[in-house]
Amino acid sequence: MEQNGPQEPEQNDSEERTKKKVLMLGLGGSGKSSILQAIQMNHMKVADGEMTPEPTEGFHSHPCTILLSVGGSEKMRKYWADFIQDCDILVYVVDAASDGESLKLAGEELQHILDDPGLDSVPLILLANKQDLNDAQKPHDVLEALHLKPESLENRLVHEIGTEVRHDNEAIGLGSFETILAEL
Ligand SMILES: Nc1nc2c(ncn2[C@@H]2O[C@H](COP(=O)(O)OP(=O)(O)O)[C@@H](O)[C@H]2O)c(=O)[nH]1
Ligand SMILES: [Mg+2]
Repeated sequence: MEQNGPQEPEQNDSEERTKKKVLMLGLGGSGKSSILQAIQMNHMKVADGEMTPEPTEGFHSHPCTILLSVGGSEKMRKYWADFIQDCDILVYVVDAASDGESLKLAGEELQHILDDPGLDSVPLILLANKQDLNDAQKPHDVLEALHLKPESLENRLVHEIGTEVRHDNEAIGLGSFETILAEL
């Protein structure tokens, strides 16, 4: 019998749970939607939940990975913690060319999320995006500029990757990102 529930991917719940759940966060304007779009063009289906705090609302799936992105506006950041349950990998996108204040805010918001016991030992992939811009900092310098507590990084795998997504959807660094995603 057909159900009148919301239209969701065909998989049932148990199939969903065998997949890796990847959560992508980052301040508004860091480049999440651009990265998702570029990845999507490359074959991986993704969900950009920019406008809604409903996690199931934009879930799409890849054979082994569900990549969900949540909006990064001040309003949406209040919901970030709601999405971390069962998260297998956390991806954090930072505008590597942003000013000190924005990097500080990006760091505070990430620290807040990493403090959640639900994310203990969950791998972190930092995407230092907008590497094409002149004042972009290198991935490792971006990580330092976030001033995360050392203990938040000690017990988890941390990868930093420089990325750039051009207007013509040409992207750099996303191949490495997808490789790491597949390996974790
Ligand atoms: N120069 C440059 N601009 C980027 C890059 N990635 C995203 N942008 C631009 O930054 C703005 C915000 O990107 P968007 O993907 O909407 O960010 P989101 O709010 O995190 O989803 C848009 O104007 C993008 O075109 C990049 O790697 N380099
Ligand atoms: Mg977006």
